Amino acid sequence: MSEQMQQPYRHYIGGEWVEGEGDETFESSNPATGETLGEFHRGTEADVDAAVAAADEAFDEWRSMSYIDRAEVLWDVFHELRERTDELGEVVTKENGKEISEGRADVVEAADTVEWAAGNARHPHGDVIPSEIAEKDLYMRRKPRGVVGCITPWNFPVAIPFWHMAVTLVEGNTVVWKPAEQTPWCGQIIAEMFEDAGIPEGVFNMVQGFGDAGNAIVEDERLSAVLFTGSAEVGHKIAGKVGGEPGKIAACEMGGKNGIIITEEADLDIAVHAAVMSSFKTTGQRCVSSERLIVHEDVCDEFKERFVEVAEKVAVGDPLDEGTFMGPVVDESQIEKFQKYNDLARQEGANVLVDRAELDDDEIPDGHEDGYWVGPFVYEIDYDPDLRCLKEEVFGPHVALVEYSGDIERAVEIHNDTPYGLAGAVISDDYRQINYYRDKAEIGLAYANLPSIGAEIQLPFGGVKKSGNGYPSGREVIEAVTDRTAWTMNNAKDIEMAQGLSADIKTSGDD
Ligand code: UN1
Repeated sequence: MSEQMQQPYRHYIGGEWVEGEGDETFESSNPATGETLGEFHRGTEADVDAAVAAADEAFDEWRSMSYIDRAEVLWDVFHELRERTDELGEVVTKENGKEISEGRADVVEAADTVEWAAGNARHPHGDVIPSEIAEKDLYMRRKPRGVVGCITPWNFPVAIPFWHMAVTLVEGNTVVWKPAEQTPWCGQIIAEMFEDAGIPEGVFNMVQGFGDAGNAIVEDERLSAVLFTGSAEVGHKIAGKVGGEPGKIAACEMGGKNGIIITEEADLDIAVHAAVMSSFKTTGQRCVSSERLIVHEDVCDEFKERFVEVAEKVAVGDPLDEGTFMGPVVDESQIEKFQKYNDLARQEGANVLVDRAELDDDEIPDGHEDGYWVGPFVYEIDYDPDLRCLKEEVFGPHVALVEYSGDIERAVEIHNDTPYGLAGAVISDDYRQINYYRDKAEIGLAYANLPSIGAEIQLPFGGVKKSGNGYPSGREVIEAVTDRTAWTMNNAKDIEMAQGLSADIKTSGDD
């Protein structure tokens, strides 16, 4: 281990591992055991300033390289991610608490993203458009915007950073990245991968730390765009600040209060499976997790019985154990929020169907007593537009079952009655119901006969309403990190031929 890799781990700025200007450090810990995983320097405004300066300086040379050469660096990272999937997947699980197959899937998703972004370097990157005038060529060319700030969450600590950074770098921008303070170890490994891949100094910079460092990124005048995935509270501030500045772009994705509609035409095997995956995978801590199941009265009793049966038994436990379905939540604040919303649902009239919110001692694996354990909390409640428990995001295994009667129009009305609009699903064998949902559900990611989770990089990933503006991820990230030049060129040899140049120029004194 080189000196640079000794703890406390450092920031990566301008191609160097640096301690930074502050004297504070912070620790990362395993949410399943409470064990400390590593100590990290805590970034300050001065560190962000140095990182942005390095990124700014590196921009001109990086943007002048070919797409293919820039993508070469990313291909090296791709191979590392593929070769080290098991090892890195275990780090994800230890730091974030998601069960091990999901830890590995986080890394697989990152590799898929890098493969897609680097592969794009050999694809057309603009448009050739016919002109009204035969001698004119019209092109749309993309060019990088400059220094891009990336602020990423803990729930996909490997995949989401690559959603932000892979396309951004291939397009010729430079990056200042702050990983989530809960998952700095994943950040450290990703930075090492970029260094090993030989990324030119200053092109990729990482500052570890908390919201104050994130804020310094957002406030920095030299940034041309900020990509953010995380809470609505922070995202709206960023969108307001950066998005309000001329010439700057904030692309933010900020969670949801996602729902699944199960119609009278639903295959209930699919419905139960989709609902369990959507509500309990990642212990409900995906921005695309579903917290509302909107079920037609004709099938509600049967669905409820079957869903409750699984929720009672779903395996909560050591996330490194292959038999676990749900690991712990990431930290104490997640438990507090979960309990707060469970209490709120009770106050608002919930009939609780499954209450494993606080696990019994014998359900907690040996040696894991200090972990942040919760289990499913499932309730039924009569729909009322004033209920907060049906509108506010919990980010945990908190699930409301709402019965509806009538047609798909009524179900979609209930589904759309939240300030958010990220993801959702409809379970039905009737294509008219499915198409109605596709067209009228106010969401960015819509699924039919599937869970509300599981998006792939080839599609845009983002929402509407309070869930976000712009796309910090998925295919569409390219729109946030590139400017467009509308290029017009005259090919006519002489001025008579060149329409657009040929208007008579009248001068005073002319007849
Ligand atoms: C998130 O929920 O924060 O669609 C990201 C999915 C994953 C990514 C989720 N590909 O479930």
